[in-house]
Amino acid sequence: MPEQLPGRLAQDGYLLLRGALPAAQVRAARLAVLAQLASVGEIAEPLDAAVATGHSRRAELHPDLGHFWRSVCEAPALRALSHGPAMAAVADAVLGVPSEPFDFLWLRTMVEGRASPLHIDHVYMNRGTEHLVTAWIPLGDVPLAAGPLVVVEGSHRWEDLAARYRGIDVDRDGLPGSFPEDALSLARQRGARLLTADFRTGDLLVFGMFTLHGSFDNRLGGGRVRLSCDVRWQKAGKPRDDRWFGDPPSGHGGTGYGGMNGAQPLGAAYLAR
Ligand SMILES: O=C(O)CCC(=O)C(=O)O
Repeated sequence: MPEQLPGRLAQDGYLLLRGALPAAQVRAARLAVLAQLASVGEIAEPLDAAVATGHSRRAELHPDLGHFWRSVCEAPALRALSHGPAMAAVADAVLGVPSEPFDFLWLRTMVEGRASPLHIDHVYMNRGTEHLVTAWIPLGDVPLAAGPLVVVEGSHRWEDLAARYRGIDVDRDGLPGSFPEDALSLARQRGARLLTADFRTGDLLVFGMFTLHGSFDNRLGGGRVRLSCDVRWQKAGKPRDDRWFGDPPSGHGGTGYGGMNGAQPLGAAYLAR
């Protein structure tokens, strides 16, 4: 029931919405990303298997790595999903009013062994309204072995966390946004559970700015890459964090898309792990 979503989000800190996005659109977005990575020699045929070659011609073919990464993140098939009507309908329902997306999109190409450290999103995007959510969109099936997103249960209600981080801005304050603790020891220390799922094509995870999260590491094997994107939606007409809007958005310290891990050649990341 769409009208129950704001209450459920406030209660649980996250919403796992199975099959919320059209599977065909997710597949089209996945293939568009993989085709661009294959064009620089980073992904082998058949594309859909998402196997890294361990090599890259990205820097040679596209010396402006930020420009290349922007073109991948702005691929029409990806935007049709992340910024399209199905996603908008979910965001409107979750926020309870008409919503609008950030222009900036965080595309994740997680090679074998890679994970995202624990963090809250507030410290990265708090210069505009507080009324915003993150939508984490798996680009295809993301089973447990692929290292899906992990939420620390109940962390959105941890008052000490909010007191410590509210108003902190990673760019202005020069602090690392991520937590040094690994997810397991933190969860044990706090007596909290780590929540994740076997994500299927079309599933969607939505969460708030104070929900502690990260991802498990990619253990798919065979060089397979985990693909997902995250995009933020906020109440329409509210103040914006100017880093994430614009053509192109300026991003952290004006680095735009070039500041993302994903902007670095996949082959290099794969070999360096
Ligand atoms: O996909 C990931 O590994 C991390 C995503 C994330 O941190 C987010 O959606 O805020």
